[in-house]
Amino acid sequence: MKLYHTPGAPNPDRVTFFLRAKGKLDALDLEEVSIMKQEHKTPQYRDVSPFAQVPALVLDDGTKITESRAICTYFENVFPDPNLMGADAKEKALIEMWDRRVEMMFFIQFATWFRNAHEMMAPLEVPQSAEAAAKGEKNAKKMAERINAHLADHEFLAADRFSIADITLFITCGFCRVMKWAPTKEHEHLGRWFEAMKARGFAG
Ligand SMILES: N[C@@H](CCC(=O)N[C@@H](CS)C(=O)NCC(=O)O)C(=O)O
Repeated sequence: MKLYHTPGAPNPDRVTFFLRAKGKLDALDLEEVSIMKQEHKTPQYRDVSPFAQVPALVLDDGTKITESRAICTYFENVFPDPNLMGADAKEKALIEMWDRRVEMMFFIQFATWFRNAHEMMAPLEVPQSAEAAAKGEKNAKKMAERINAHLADHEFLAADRFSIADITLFITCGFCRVMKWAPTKEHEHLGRWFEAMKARGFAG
């Protein structure tokens, strides 16, 4: 199995942090792809990932899997311990609920802000839109407040135990640095949760 990834980029980090939390990062052949050098846009890489995005997983039989969540689902089934996506119907639903909320209402909103506002993204987001940036910023900040309120009386984001939802939130909070925004400093409960997640060591 070969995993194409970009250390420091949030979607690839979601997968490598997930694998490290399972103790299985060393089980894979890893290949780095530089987004800033636009290596993900070469014909060779498009053959692996037709939408020219990282991460991408190629199985030993040649099957190509993209989408960070789908790659994590594959690894959850191949490496079931520790369970990170739910052990029964209720846990699976609660973990997926929070994971999707974080991805759609926080991560993607923040990414919309970043991609449309940061000069580093100008070559990749053509054309940038100030209106889209403002909307993404507003939505991301609203969701950070909501998550902070939830964490006031929860140790973990979903199902009262560590899960992929925590990993997705962790990479999102780290990603916020690129806009010089620190929701984990701004929000007390999010900050306490973030320090506890760092101490688990899955981010390397
Ligand atoms: N929904 C995809 C998104 C993948 C994605 O957008 N990856 C970013 C890196 S974090 C990328 O490849 N960006 C390249 C570009 O925008 O040209 C996933 O979850 O894997």
